[in-house]
Amino acid sequence: MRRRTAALTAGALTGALALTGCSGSGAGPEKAELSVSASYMPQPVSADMAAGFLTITNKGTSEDELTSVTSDVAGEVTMHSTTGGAMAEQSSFAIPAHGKLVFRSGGNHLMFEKLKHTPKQGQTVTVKLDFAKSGPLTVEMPVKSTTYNPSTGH
Ligand SMILES: [Cu+2]
Repeated sequence: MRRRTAALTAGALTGALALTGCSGSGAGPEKAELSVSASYMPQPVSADMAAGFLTITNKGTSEDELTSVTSDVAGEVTMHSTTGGAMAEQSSFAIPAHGKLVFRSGGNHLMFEKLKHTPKQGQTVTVKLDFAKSGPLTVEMPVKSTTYNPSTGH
């Protein structure tokens, strides 16, 4: 009797999810669908450290996590959050389903450390993003002016 009730409840839940889901047929497994936009690196003022910003959009039905970042120009790339003006290194950042992970000036940011050379405005740097579930993404990140503001475009 108890078992039958549980089965009915599970069936009802599946029905509710199918009604509210927006993944089309709903036949496939839930997964993240990641894309990167608005990436840039302000030309660094320091010879051995640079910042980087980007937005990761998840159009999928499952959350994912950014777990590491590497680049051809840096010995190490670390991920930082900024809360109340204090920055803290993080080992991962969640990317919610149907959501975004935003790295922007004054907020979450990437730090390129142990630079092999100093990126200059007009160049691009190659950045590889690794995720908990999805395959890696490679981004050609443009180097902008030191004072670049993405909302004005210069
Ligand atoms: Cu930082």
